[in-house]
Amino acid sequence: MKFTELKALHDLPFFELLKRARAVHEEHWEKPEVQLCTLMSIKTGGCSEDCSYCAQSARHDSGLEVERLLSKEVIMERARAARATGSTRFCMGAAWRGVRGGTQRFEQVLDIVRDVSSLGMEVCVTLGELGPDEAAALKKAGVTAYNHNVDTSPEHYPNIVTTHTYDDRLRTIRNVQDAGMSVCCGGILGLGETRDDRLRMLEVISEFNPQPESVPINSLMPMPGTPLEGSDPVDPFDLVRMIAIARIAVPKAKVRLSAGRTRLSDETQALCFFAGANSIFYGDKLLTAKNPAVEKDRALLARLDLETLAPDPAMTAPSACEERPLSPCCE
Ligand code: SAM
Ligand code: DTB
Ligand code: SF4
Repeated sequence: MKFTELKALHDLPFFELLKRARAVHEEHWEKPEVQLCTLMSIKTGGCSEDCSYCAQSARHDSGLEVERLLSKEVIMERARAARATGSTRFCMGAAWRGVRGGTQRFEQVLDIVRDVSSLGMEVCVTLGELGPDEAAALKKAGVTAYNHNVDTSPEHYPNIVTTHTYDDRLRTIRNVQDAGMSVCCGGILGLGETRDDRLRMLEVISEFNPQPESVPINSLMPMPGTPLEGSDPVDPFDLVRMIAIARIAVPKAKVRLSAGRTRLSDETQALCFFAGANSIFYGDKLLTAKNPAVEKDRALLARLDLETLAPDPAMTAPSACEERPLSPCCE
């Protein structure tokens, strides 16, 4: 969807926007279901990149203890526990700029993916930059979806990250699509961006061909020691607006209400679900930051009569629209 169309949606009166988003949601998602995803940081901290929101960058003094890649046994234990609490997607994150085929750590990741994928949940990984061969190997090992966020608009990105470019991010996303994995791609609100930056980000994401399978909308968790630690919180109604616009712009995607839920009221979360959010991170911890307790989330979903979405581990990635060129395309 183009910027001008997104802007027109944003300019609608709040309840009119909600009404339209709800109609699109009901057309594409018949049942009142929410996907529960568990996140696990399998390699924490010490990252070479300078993303100014991230506690895991070695360039910020966040006080985070740097860990090596966790063993398969520890990861499998957590994955089984996630499944036992009702999670249907297991997402593993690593604080790396990227991965390269032939290295020991990449082989270790493939081995972990093969075992986790035997548990019947959807498997998602987020390991940074990927080339075409690495993407193909991850797909073969059993990855359902690859998370790689654009985070903000192309214009604002250089104010947030200087060690890699927006085009680097787009290239990885193209490689993921070419390998036949589903793309999970979203961003963060609260990075000092303008309203237009937010809409530009949604323009980029919704113009992907094929469109992403899921779109995480994070609100900045201001992490101590990072350049953005003193950032202002996102206005809850602006968050709801962005969820609603994402729902309209990427109708078939799971729109994931991601980081930042500890700072949202139950009522704001309910509005987000009404506006089209149908996935959350579930479990007391995100990667390094806090998330609401499992019992609290269970109670909220029950109070809102929301059910949980069944896993689809054999999911085929969304197919491209043949009338438009494949995108993103960066060369
Ligand atoms: N290193 C990989 C990468 O950058 O793609 C994977 C891990 S990285 C932590 C995954 C995503 O988490 C980032 O793209 C960003 O959107 C999100 N994230 C990181 N720190 C955050 C924070 N403090 N608040 C909200 N979202 C955050
Ligand atoms: C995404 O969009 N959000 C998740 C997941 N993808 C990897 C990560 C949120 C991280 C929040 C900050 C932290 O836990 O350090
Ligand atoms: Fe590293 Fe990813 Fe954090 Fe950036 S967001 S510092 S690439 S872990």
